[in-house]
Amino acid sequence: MEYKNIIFSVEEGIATITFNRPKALNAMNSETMLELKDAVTVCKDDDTIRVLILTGSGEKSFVAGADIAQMQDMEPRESLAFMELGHETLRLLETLPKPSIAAVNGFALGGGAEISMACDVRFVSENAKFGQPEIMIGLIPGWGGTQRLSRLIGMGRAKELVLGGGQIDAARAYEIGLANRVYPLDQLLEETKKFAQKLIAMPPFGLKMAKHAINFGYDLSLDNANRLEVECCAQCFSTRDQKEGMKAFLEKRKPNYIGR
Ligand code: DAK
Repeated sequence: MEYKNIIFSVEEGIATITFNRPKALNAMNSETMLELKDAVTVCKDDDTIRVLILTGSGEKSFVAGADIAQMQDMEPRESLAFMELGHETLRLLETLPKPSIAAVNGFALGGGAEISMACDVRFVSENAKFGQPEIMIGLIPGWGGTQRLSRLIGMGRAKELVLGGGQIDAARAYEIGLANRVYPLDQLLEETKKFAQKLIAMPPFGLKMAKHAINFGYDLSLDNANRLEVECCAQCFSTRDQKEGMKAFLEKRKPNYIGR
């Protein structure tokens, strides 16, 4: 697929999707969401891609939400299709069998916050701003904001943001666990890539199983979730990387993982 609203690049196992609609602060219209879905699918299917980074172009915005100009005159059926496309895409991102990192370089509002929450971790710049301002324009979050936000930061804090429509800065996002790390803007991508490189050095199947256990265990009873963990952990013993990891530990050397 040819991309017009995102820039997709792959370098040394790290794929980067950069939202690139500067005239609308990288707001997501349906075309951009389709491009995101396509690029995430490429990341899923390409074994040479080991980690995905999502960020925004420019110095001001990650994604300033769904595109209000496009949504303004939508009929209910169109809005349903737009919402479903967003949900499908973000679920694909969330369950990607490899790690994803949102490098939030400014506004992450509405749909932008929702995209970042479908990533495994959020590294953010000092100028980042999070919020679910949909209520201010007569809506509620439509791409998982009412659900993923409360799971990440707790129901009371999520309600404050969703009902009040306000924005929080990077320091507050860090304080409540929405941001994993905060960096000066000019160091954000470099620090994000350092973490991505650290992940590339890990055994890929282990990463996949760890994500799987956390994602799919979250809504289960503790007993069932722990059982899922057992199954996922046991599967790691089918890999050569598990043998190599333990052998390397006992031989006091760095492991050389081969991804099998
Ligand atoms: N959509 C379209 N254009 C946007 C935009 C957005 N979300 N955000 C910014 N822009 C455009 C502005 O209109 C402006 O365009 P021009 O006037 O230059 O043509 C340009 O980007 C620069 O924005 P500003 O001039 O406003 O820049 P400022 O620095 O003064 O302010 C801001 C930055 C981010 C605080 C402000 O632009 C702002 O408040 N933007 C809107 C943020 C927002 O409300 N985001 C949430 C959108 S709602 C659903 C599906 C999805 C969703 C819900 C339902 N269904 C289908 C049912 C999700 C909804 C949302 O995400």
